[in-house]
Amino acid sequence: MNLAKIRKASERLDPNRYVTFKSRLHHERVAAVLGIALGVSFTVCFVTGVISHVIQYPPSWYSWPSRPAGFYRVTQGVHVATGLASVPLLLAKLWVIFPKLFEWPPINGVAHFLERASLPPLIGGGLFMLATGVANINQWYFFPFFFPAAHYAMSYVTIGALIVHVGAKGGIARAQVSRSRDEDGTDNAERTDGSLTRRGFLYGVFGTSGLVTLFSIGQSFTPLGKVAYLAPRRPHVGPQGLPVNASAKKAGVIQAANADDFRLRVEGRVDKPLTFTLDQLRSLPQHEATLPISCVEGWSQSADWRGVRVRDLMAMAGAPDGAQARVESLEAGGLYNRSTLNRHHVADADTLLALELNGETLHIDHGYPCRLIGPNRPGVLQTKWVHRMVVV
Ligand SMILES: Nc1nc2c(c(=O)[nH]1)N[C@H]1C(S)=C(S)[C@@H](COP(=O)(O)O)O[C@H]1N2
Ligand SMILES: [Mo]
Repeated sequence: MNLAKIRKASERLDPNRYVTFKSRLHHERVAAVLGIALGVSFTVCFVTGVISHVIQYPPSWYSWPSRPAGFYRVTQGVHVATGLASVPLLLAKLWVIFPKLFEWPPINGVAHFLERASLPPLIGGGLFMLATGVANINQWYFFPFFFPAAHYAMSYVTIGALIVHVGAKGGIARAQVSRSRDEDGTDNAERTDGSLTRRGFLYGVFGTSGLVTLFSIGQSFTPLGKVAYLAPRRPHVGPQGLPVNASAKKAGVIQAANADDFRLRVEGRVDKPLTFTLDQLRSLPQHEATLPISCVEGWSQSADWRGVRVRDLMAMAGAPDGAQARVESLEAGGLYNRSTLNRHHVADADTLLALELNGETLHIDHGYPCRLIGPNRPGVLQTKWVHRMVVV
C-alpha cells in the first residue's frame, strides 16, 4: 500500500462525509467564551472543595483556624454556587464543541494526541462532578459509591485534565475572545431567517447560569432566601428557625436523650475526669455566640446559641494546654456521631456545648440536651446530642 492509497482510505472513513453540522453556533469563539467561564468556575469550585476536604480530614501538620467565624460558610456557599452555575455552561459547551469530536484525522501529532486524550477525563469528570454534586445537595444517593470519596477523587482527575486542556487550548481561546469580530464579520448581523446569533446564544447560556445561581444562592446567602426556589432547603425552615439534616428519630437518639439520665463526661488526657448532669451544666457560666450552621450540602443559616464554653470544661478537668478534644454523640452509629476540635477551636471563646438555640431550649432535632457549635466549622463537624468529650 502506498501513501496515496492510505490517504484515500482515510478520507473514506472521515465521518464528516456523512454528518454535517449546520448551526453557526458550533464556533470556536463561542467555545472559547464558554471554556474560559468554565475554567474559572471549575477552578474556584475545586479550590473550595479541597478546603472543605482538608478541614474534615486534616493532615497532621495542619489545623484549620477558628476565625473568621463565617469563612467556611462563604467557601462552601461559593463551592455549591459555582458548581450549580457550571451546569448550564458545561451543557452548552458540550453542544457547541460536539462537531469537534468528529474531527478527522482523529490524531494529528503528539500535541494533538495529548489534547484529545484529555477530553474523556475532562468531559466525563466534569459531568460526574456536577451530577454527583447536584444529587448530594438533594440527598439523592442513586449511585452505589460513597459520595465524598468519589467526588473528591474525581475532582483531581477533572482538574488534571483541565490543566492539560488549558495548556493545549488556552492560547487559542485567548486569541478568539480578544478578536473584536468574527473573521467573517457576520456574527451579529441581523438574521433574516430568525435564527439565534452567537451573541444571543451566549446571553441565553449565561442568563440561565445566572438564574440558576439567583434561585439557589439564597440557601446560604439569606437575603435571597425568599427566591431560593431551586434550593432543596430554605435556611429558615425547620424547628427553631433552622433546617435539620439528621433528625433525632433518624439518628435513633429519642430514648437516650432522656434529660434525667443524661450525663456529660469529660475525660481522656485530664487530671480529673468530670461528670455533669444537665442541671449542673445549666448552672455553669453560660456564654452566647451568633454562629452559622454551614452544611456541606450547601445550605447555611446563622443562629444564636447559648451554652458552656468547651475551654472552660477542659480547664475544670485539668486538660493540658494545646490539647485537642474528641466530641462524641449519643448517636450509636453513623459517620457523623463524633468530631474533633483542634487546638484553635478548643481555645476559641465561642466554641460551645450549646444548651439553647434562638432563646429556647435546644429542640431534640438540633441536639438536645447538648450540642457542639463552634466558629468556622463545617456543619457536619457540629456534633449533636453530645454526651462525652475526650481530651486527646
Ligand atoms: N450526632 C450527629 N450530629 C450531627 C449530624 C449527625 O448526623 N449526627 N449531622 C451534622 C450535619 S451534616 C449538619 S449540617 C448539622 C445540622 O445541624 P442542625 O440539624 O441543628 O441544623 O448537624 C451535624 N451534627
Ligand atoms: Mo451537613
